[in-house]
Amino acid sequence: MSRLIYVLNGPNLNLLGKRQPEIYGSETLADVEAECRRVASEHDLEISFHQSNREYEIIEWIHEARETAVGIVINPAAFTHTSVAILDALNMCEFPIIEVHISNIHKREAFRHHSYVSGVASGVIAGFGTQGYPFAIHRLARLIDGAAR
Ligand code: CA2
Repeated sequence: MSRLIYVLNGPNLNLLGKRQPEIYGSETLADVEAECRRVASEHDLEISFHQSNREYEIIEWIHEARETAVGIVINPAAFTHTSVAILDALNMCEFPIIEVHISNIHKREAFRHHSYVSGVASGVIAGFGTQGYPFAIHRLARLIDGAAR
């Protein structure tokens, strides 16, 4: 059985660690990827890690994951608040999905308070900085291994 998980990142997250460190911290997306790989290996999980500024590319990866993977961690970034298309793609997945936000979206502007993705996610992590990603992978591993309540 597959032990592959996808970690997907939406628009502008390629700038992580390079702009607005007061909101998003100083770690780069490469640092996040390295930490995700380290934690995933503790659970014997493989990672397919991606970032895109294009909605369709994220949808394509979700379709790919649907065929090959056992879970998704996704930070849809601004698409969180706008994308019915990403919600529809995630709705077609039969495995656990964890939504991650680096910042606490509920403490920010009102337009960030609603997420299209949360309704399909097994769990949502927000406001823990980039630490949210390893937390999400630990949780996903429990859900995949059927140990979670
Ligand atoms: O807090 C999060 O992780 C967000 O998903 C980040 C999105 C934002 O639109 C969501 O409301 C919350 C923005 C990602 C932009 O990333 C940047 C990183 C560094 C510098 C500038 C932007």
